[in-house]
Amino acid sequence: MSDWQPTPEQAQQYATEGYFILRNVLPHDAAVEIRGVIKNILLAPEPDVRADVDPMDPMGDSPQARAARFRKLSNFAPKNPLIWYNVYAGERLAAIARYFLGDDLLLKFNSCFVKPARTGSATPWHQDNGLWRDGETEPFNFWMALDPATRANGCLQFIPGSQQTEIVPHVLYLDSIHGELPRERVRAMVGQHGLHHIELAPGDAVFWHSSLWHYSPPNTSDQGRIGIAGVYTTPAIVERGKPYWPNLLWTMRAGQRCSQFPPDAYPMNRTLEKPPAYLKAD
Ligand SMILES: O=C(O)CCC(=O)C(=O)O
Repeated sequence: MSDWQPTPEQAQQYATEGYFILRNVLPHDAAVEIRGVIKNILLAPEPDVRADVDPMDPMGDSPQARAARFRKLSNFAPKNPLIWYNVYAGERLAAIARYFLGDDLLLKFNSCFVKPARTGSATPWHQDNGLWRDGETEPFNFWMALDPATRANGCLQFIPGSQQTEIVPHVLYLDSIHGELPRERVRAMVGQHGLHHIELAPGDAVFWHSSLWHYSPPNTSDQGRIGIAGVYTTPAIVERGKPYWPNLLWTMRAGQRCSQFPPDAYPMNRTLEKPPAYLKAD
């Protein structure tokens, strides 16, 4: 049994609109410290990348230019003990995931979304499980702000209630950075249901159903927007699904939090299938 429960309003919002927000999941200072760790990583030199490989690249190859280009750091959690201990296997998130999924929990995805000031690009409209293409609807997602996430710097946008649709096949346009929901359908859905802008302070988190349609616009402001995201699942869901996932990590076993570092990998007992192209594209 989890020692966390949603308020009736949160439970209602999750059921009808497909998401809810929790303020201060991490104390503000802890969120700012974690943001500092990520900024250090972004600014660190990459010894195995040759400087100025592309002479046409207008942004150059200084540490600041590399940091300005970054969109996402994937599979970041198992490389960073502070983030592992405080966020992915942190008490608060483990309790929330346990309420939804039970006593055995795995982390299916983890990423750090970096949307630098002025250069940060959009994340196209998608359903998370539209990109996974494993048909799973039970795993659920969170995104935690480390900078203030505002309309000005490209906070997440949700279409409330869109989690009630089927998993729509995602498509690639010429300018897509990864698979996305068909643009016509997005326009129609926004027209029908409207948009919610998910503004968060550092340490606040939003939790959503993996079929919810969401997006974030480019950052045209002077304020960067870093956030960390994750998806929780369970061994039972994984075992009956398609064996794509090479990086599943235990976050709770039989009700005991798995906060040791490095995290324990969940051994896939079946041969991994080739992941869908969309997973590789991102
Ligand atoms: O941080 C963003 O802008 C996008 C995040 C997102 O789409 C996700 O976590 O699924």
